[in-house]
Amino acid sequence: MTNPPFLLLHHIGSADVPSDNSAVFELRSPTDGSLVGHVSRGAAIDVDRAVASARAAFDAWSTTPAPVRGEILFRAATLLEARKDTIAAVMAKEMGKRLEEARGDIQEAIDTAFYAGSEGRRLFGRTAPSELRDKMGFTLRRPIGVVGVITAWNFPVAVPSWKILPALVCGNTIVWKPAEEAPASGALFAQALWDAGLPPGVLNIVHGLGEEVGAAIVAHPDTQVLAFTGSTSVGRSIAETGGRLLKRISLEMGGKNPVIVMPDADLGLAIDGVLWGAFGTAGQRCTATSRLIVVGDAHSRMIGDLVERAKSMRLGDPMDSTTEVGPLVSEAQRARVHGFVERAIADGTTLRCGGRIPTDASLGGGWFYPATILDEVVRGSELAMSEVFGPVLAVIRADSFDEAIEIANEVPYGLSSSIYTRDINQAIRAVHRLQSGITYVNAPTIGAEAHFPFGGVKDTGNGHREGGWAPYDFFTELKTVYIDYSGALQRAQIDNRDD
Ligand code: UN1
Repeated sequence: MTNPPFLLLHHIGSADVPSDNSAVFELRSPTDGSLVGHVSRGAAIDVDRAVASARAAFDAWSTTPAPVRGEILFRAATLLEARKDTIAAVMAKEMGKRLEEARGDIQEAIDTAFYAGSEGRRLFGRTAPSELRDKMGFTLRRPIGVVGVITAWNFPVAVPSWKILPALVCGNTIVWKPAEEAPASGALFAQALWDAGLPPGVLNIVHGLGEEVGAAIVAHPDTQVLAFTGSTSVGRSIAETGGRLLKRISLEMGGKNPVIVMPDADLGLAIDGVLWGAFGTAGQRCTATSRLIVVGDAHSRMIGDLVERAKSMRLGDPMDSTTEVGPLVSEAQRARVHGFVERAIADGTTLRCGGRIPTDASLGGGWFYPATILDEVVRGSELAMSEVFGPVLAVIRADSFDEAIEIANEVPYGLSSSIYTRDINQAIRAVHRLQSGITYVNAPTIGAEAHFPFGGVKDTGNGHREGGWAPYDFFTELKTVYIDYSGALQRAQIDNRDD
């Protein structure tokens, strides 16, 4: 499957299968438009088959000891290590991520697999003393059932791993719809799990479009849990439909992540961080730095160097190691990004660099967009408030620390944030006041590590966290157990009171 053009099938039970109606869609490289493969285009009937397969596998998988489930994850991690370069090349080809970053994406899944695998030997419950004699109480964790996983294209392996691996070690079974823009690297991630010994039916894949496959997973009465990464508008509709069916739902959605630079900061360090945060992965991260809030004279002292460095960032083939910014994922995405930039310029914002669709013949018809900096962006304007998901940085000035925090917090999102300062007091104050699930001090807004909780506040999420120890609460039901070894009826709240 790794050599294009391939035909990618669904995986249901133990078999690779076409859609019931044999439909496929074309997958084209964003770098040069070449055909990467054909992908099965699933429909509700394919989801039905996959959910039935996941249900059938649930009994045996949920009763497999958790440490044994964890060992499969360890083996998958080792396979992913061995296959990292191959999967990275497929990822770079299908969705345009630079090879180095694609390897990082897979590394994040490897780290998650080792963490989740070892959780098989923890999955802690608690004990607490009973209020009665000769009686004890404790909790244990139970698997829930079939988990529907729907993921975005920008981290085709890492983000699915945050959901799938903890869900598996907890004893659930899965139906996964990888993003239609990056289905092949996702399938290779799953292949490592199947090759590591994951029993048939425990992880099923149905490829296809959100409106077709995603919607069917959400509405299916037998997917008790839904885990989603994508846009806030889709997440909201998942919550509406899934909420009516009383499903447990975890949503990771948009961001509009700010970096605050104080006048006392190490400005060289801040420039390095902003360039990586804003233009790494061509800005296509939920965590991307999309606002630079510069306080006082830090603006005049850093803007020139920042713009010069951004101008020199090399656009090119993600497979070429000298490339700094790869293509955007699709024509539609580039048109969307360019639309934000054009409207901001029309509104009187100052374009410092980028902002034009490249015409350079060497970029051969790919969906490239240059590192773009718009300065003097007005608070409350479209560019100041909306997620762009591309290599576009909005620079907003502030007169004080307090004003910078107010600007940082005035967007509907709250995933990541950052402050550059040498003043420890100010840094800690910012950590408390910034409305986001993640705050960095003297580091960019991207680069979360697999063993810490990841997620956001406000319209970015619905209160759950992935990563680290957090998802094990989400993917299990707590069972409280009381054991009375007194041999007599003991009535709580009655027999232990003399009043
Ligand atoms: C995402 O963009 O959806 O923190 C995930 C980061 C990466 C994960 C990003 N480790 O930037």
